[in-house]
Amino acid sequence: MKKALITGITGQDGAYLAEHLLGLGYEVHGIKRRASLFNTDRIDHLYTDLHQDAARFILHYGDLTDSSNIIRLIAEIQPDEIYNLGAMSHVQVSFSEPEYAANVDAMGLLRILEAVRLAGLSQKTRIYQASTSEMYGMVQQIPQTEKTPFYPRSPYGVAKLYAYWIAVNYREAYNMFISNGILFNHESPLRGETFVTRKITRAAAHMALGLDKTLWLGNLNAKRDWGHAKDYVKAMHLMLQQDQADDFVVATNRTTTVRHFAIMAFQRLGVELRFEGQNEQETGIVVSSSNPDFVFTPEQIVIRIDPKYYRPTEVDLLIGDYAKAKEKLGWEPQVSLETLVEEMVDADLELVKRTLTLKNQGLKFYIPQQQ
Ligand code: NAP
Ligand code: F7E
Repeated sequence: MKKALITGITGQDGAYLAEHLLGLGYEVHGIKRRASLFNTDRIDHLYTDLHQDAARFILHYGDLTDSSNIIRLIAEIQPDEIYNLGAMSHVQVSFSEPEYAANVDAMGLLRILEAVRLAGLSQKTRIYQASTSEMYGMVQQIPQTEKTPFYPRSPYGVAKLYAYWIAVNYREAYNMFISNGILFNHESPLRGETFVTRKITRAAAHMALGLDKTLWLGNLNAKRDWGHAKDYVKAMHLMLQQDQADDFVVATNRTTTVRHFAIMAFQRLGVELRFEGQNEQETGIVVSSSNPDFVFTPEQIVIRIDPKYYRPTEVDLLIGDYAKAKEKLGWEPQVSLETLVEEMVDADLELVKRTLTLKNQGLKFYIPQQQ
């Protein structure tokens, strides 16, 4: 039985990857951070009682900023594969916490690589590094491939670029099996609530049932190549099954504006939107609403701009060419953007309905503010 160690197992990708690897028969170890509240919502369904002999899903406390913890865990677990997904992954937050972003997203991988070497595992353990399309930043080529020069535009992107290159350097210097997956944006119902897609689907669902009135967004013109996380974790695994370590773009080769994503999300709720105005005065307005169960009214303004969501430097356009992944890994995206949007809106609607049921039963509930 192969053993995998996943950092960032409590995140969106960690949850999908853990499920995928368990399905393939792996023993899956995950590193979770200590938090004052439970932070394992996304993986609770995978948990089995450790007192059972056959438990194949094992969580360990840890943190990518703590070298001694990483060294001890890797030496104890002796994993066949490590998936380094742990990161301070929010681009805008990285402008507020640049040093922390560098510590986790750049130095975190270095700590793992040194821990693998110290444990004498450099020829045994294969390593996946969660690299990102944010490294392309101010894009030098359209679409972006593995050969496109990088030009990061945020402390997050810069930190990830260090990790990318230290992965390449250790591969060449020590002949270690380390692959970079250059993944473009991927989303799902498990996406963190402060990333733009989930923020939109969640707010639209709240508005449909009368729990919110306005969605405040930043740059509607930004274009992203959005795929489904469930598809993308399969590419991560495939990268570590190859004869040689290498770097791969994982994307859909289709790009869409934030504005159009919002139009698609509201469409799923039977609402036709139009946009009026320029820059900070732009608004998203209901033209018509066809579902009598929802409380939208014509001419209702559902989207407004708050410049606090603008970034000091923005990534305007991302679109990835995944031809190499297709040729060498046999990987292709399966879920279309339309299906992804529908899945996310439907899941958020279900969540809101559950919240309302709790409220109707007199149980305390709260709606976290938009961030
Ligand atoms: P996510 O949902 O934000 O999950 C990040 C994970 O990292 C969480 O489990 C988080 O733990 C953990 N983490 C944060 N700081 C840590 C620390 N100091 N030590 C250990 N773990 C820490 O991100 P995701 O969307 O699943 O993305 C997974 C990885 O792929 C990240 O490295 C991200 O940068 C990269 N990536 C993501 C995308 C995308 O579109 N999703 C695209 C390209 C690359 P808590 O749950 O405790 O916060
Ligand atoms: O922003 C614009 C924002 O925060 C997408 C991470 O997983 O993917 C993700 O990073 C776009 C940006 O994702 C709001 O300015 C407008 O242009 O959803 P996001 P991201 O920055 O692309 C990459 C590949 C990663 O590696 C990262 O880890 O949407 N936008 N209005 C907004 N963004 C947010 N968050 N909130 C807004 O209100």
